[in-house]
Amino acid sequence: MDIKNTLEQKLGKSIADSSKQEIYVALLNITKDMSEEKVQEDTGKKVYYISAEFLIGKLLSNNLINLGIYADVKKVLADNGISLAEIEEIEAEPSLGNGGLGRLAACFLDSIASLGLNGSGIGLNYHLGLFKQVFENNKQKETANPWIEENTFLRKTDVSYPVKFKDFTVQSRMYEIDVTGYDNRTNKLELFDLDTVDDSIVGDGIDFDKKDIAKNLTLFLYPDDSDDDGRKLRIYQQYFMVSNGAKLIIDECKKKGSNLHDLYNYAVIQINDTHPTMVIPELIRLLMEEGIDIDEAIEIVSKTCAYTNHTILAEALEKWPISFLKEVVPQLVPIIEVLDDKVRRRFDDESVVIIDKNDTVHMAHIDIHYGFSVNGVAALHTEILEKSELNNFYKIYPEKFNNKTNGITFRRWLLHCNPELTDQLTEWIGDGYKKDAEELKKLEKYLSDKDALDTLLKIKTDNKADFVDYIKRTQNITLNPNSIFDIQVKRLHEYKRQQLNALFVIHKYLEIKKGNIPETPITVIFGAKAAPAYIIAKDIIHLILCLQEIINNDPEVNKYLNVVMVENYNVTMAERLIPACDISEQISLASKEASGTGNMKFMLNGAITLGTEDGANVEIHQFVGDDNIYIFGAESDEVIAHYANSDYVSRDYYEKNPALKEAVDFITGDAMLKIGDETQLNRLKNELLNKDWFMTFLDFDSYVETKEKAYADFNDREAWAKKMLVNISQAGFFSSDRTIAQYNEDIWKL
Ligand code: CRA
Repeated sequence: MDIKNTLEQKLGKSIADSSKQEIYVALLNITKDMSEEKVQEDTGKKVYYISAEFLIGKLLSNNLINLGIYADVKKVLADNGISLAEIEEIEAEPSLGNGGLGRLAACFLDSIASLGLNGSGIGLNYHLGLFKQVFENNKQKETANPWIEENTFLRKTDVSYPVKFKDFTVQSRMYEIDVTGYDNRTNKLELFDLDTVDDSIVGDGIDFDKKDIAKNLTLFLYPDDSDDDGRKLRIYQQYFMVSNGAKLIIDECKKKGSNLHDLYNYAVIQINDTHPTMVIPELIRLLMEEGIDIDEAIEIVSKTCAYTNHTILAEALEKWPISFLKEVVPQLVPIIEVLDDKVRRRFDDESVVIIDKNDTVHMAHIDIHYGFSVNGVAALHTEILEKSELNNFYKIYPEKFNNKTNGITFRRWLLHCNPELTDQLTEWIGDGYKKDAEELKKLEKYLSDKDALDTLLKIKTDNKADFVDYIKRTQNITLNPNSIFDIQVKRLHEYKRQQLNALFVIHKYLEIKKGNIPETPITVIFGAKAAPAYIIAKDIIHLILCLQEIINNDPEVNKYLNVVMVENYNVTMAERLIPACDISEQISLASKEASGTGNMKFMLNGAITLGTEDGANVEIHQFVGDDNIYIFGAESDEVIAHYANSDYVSRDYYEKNPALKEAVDFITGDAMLKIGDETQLNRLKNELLNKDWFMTFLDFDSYVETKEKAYADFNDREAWAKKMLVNISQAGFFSSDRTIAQYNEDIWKL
């Protein structure tokens, strides 16, 4: 294909005469045409990955890579003095997800298509992505984040269904986005929407009338659910998603010749956490409408649906009062009652019922009883599900439980975000690793090659310089490119323990004040959004931003230590930060991070993990060995025992540990109170002293010690480069191609 010709044909003029916006639109349309050509006929069994979130990120470059024209396009543009990076910046990021769960769904779609499997994503077309974060007075402020423009990858289809709620019926509209695999077929992401949604009801921030469903249904990703109206809106959204999805699935299967009694030979539905759980009763209801009796309908659906659990945090395990369901979707209630009744007849155990004695519906319990597979997302997570969290279910259905350790697509998280490293790896080991990630192991032969190790360090230095330029240009933040980049980016949550990292920063600041100067300067970088109603998470952001102001303006310290929280952390920012990272912070309280996927992205890009034995860190540790990862802190058994015995008292650690006490007291010391919000800082300190539910103080000493060891080791550049290369060479297992191949082999059987 002659890219220059094709592009100029689309433009209707020469590249030189075109604006960047015009070039962007032309490239978008070229990739749309090319993707469309790779759509294959829907035959045989198909997987439907149904999810409330698909954090797809920008699509242009991803599609250019997968269609195999990225390098050519880049060159043609460069010949005309245009950088592809500038064109990429024109695209708005679809932030249709919160964090790991949504990004995982996006990686999975890429891998499903790249492995040539027949599959669609099913979700919602939120008009506004996750809020845009701005900082004001060292606090997070949320503003609306529209992404749908005149020119997007979104295509309106003529698929439309009536969806009935208790008091009214709405008519849906399906939109779709092409998901074109790496050198393979094109699948679809189907996003349902409502024509009556009115974007103008959102004011300056993110507030809106939660009761006007026709106008707000798909307006927002996860509306604030801190009140009942917000919770009900969530049920409206979830039912809208699954009812449309179920109808689409039935239609597609009928078209392929299914008589619905054999639905499971044509479709398998992967339920991504509990948000889509209502697809089970809804499908049963629809099959009954088609004349199938309830017992058979339940059996058919149970053979069609599989469930993935992504968390053991109680707050995230969805439970709805039955009164809410009666108010929103009364048609599902009798079916859910039958599902509960069948469980109660079989098992005399209140912990496995569907509707508990408080009339609360446990969504995960529906999935486990009425799905054929239950999987966790990392080895440790699945083990905890089996042995403790879901043990009562595991005893009933051991055959349903299985592990599928998460993965990431190397197309976005290596080929696209780190082209310099990609080219170098290709020079060393050929490009087989792009399709078979296990081939990265071939890098082992360079472990003692001094030139190769130097090259690796140079690539890291270049990527850091690129990030320094980028963040200066976009956020006017000045970074020292010669410092250690120590990075923690992920959603803000107490279990992820950004507060532990912040306490370290305070400690380090005080050490430098006392004259203990680090050998290499350090830059601690944070990026995180806090859920708008999550008070302590916002207090932690406030703490970090105040520290940033104090430390970066202190002339005694700022030569050696800087703290930066980047604004509006999202997929695009991650793609810039990850290749520039030296130390990857994965410091959740052991047992709490189901898997993590950022940990895999950093590893693949040659950062060394500083982490607890949690989630997929455990598996990363096994692959790279003790010398190439920094592990600290209590292990999950100890943590689980503390919870069971209720014997963790944070104040005891504070009283006994002068360094910790000094750091904690700093939170409400004079320097902080001078610039910070007294209420927020006091609340945070009290939370840590009197509760510290995620045991920050428990791991403080071990964190400080291990982090100092990593900083010291960083100075032996060659030894460090070797650690980097070990990490890259061992990253193959964490390709989402491997994860998806396992889903298919064990669960979907396409
Ligand atoms: N927050 C887990 O906490 C995991 C992802 C994807 C999460 C992460 O450890 O990597 O899922 N869980 O499996 C979740 O969203 C509702 O639960 C996450 O993204």
